[in-house]
Amino acid sequence: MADVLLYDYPGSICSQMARLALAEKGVSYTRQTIDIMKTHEQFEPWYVALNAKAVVPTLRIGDEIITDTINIVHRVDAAFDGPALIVPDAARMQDLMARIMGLHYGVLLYCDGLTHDRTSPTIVARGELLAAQLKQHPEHAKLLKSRLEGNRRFQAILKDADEVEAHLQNTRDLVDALETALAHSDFVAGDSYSLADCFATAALARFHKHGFDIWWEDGLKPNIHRYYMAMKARPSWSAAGVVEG
Ligand SMILES: N[C@@H](CCC(=O)N[C@@H](CS)C(=O)NCC(=O)O)C(=O)O
Repeated sequence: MADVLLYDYPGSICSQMARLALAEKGVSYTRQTIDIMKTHEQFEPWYVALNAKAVVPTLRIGDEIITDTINIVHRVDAAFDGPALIVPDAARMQDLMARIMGLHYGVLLYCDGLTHDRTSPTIVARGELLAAQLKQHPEHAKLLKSRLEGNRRFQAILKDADEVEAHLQNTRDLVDALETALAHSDFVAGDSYSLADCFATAALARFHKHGFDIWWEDGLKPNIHRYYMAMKARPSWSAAGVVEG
């Protein structure tokens, strides 16, 4: 079997989803950390050559390079032995994965640390950093300009309390949908563990990390509470290094 290498970052939610899929399939692989926070290794030319969007994770299977978390987990499921991680209702699974992936995790992370004029110092600093990267890597001007534009859009969202609330509501709606899905099943997209559970587990751990477990604890959403405990008890939780705190 070809060597398997995951370029990732420990706390990245997408990396955790990929690691959960690898763990559930029982794949033996090596990890290479790409420091997306301090040294911003994602913008190094060698990494951009692998992942044109300069994000983690990236999976290498032999000479094959796979990017985009949804592609990665599907490829993991198809390429390796182990339990199938696709449920019969693949459309439902796929919808749920897209919905989980589509949430604005940055809003959840930064909406609480705003200054009196609704500015996030971290996001301002990130804009400065991206501008510095643009000077340092003119060869990636298109990528970095689009990241700068994304950063400006993000700052505008944070400034607008209604928009922040709309993103929080999207997230609460997803939590409601999971609670309903889990009323008659132990898994979010069917009767067995699937790729959607990799996504839901990493997302719930992220909500928990930001204190949003108040949405389901204290008997508010008993199905999610039971599910989250069950996901934490699976060997894949620790094997994948899911970050909850
Ligand atoms: N659509 C991409 C999104 C990946 C993504 O946004 N990764 C984040 C970490 S979860 C990242 O690498 N951020 C680094 C940056 O924004 O510079 C995927 O599914 O792989």
